[in-house]
Amino acid sequence: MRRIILTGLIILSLSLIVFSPKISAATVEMNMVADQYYFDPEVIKVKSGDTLIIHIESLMSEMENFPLHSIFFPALNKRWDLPTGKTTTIKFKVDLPPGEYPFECDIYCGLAHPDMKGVLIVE
Ligand SMILES: [Cu+2]
Repeated sequence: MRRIILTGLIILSLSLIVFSPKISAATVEMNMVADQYYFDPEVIKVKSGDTLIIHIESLMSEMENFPLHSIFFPALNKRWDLPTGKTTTIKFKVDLPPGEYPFECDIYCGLAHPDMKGVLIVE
């Protein structure tokens, strides 16, 4: 009887090891628009450890010759220039604990430039 119980426990343990769900990081890919004076979407949700790929179309509007926006993630110390009239693809691993992390345009692009921001929500 003990042997049967022991064998059952061993089989149960092995099946738990083999079939337990693995929590693995994913790649999250999305499109975004950057313009005076917003990012759309302005909220990005990912899981900690995910790799995030964003194709950002930087629009040319209002000031037609305005050459540049940017996207800056202070918590990651990462930034990219976003030349207007072009789509820039950015990619990085979200090495942050769960929380809310602001991002912004860090190039002065007009009067409402301080409004050009968003938030990265890490779950
Ligand atoms: Cu700006």
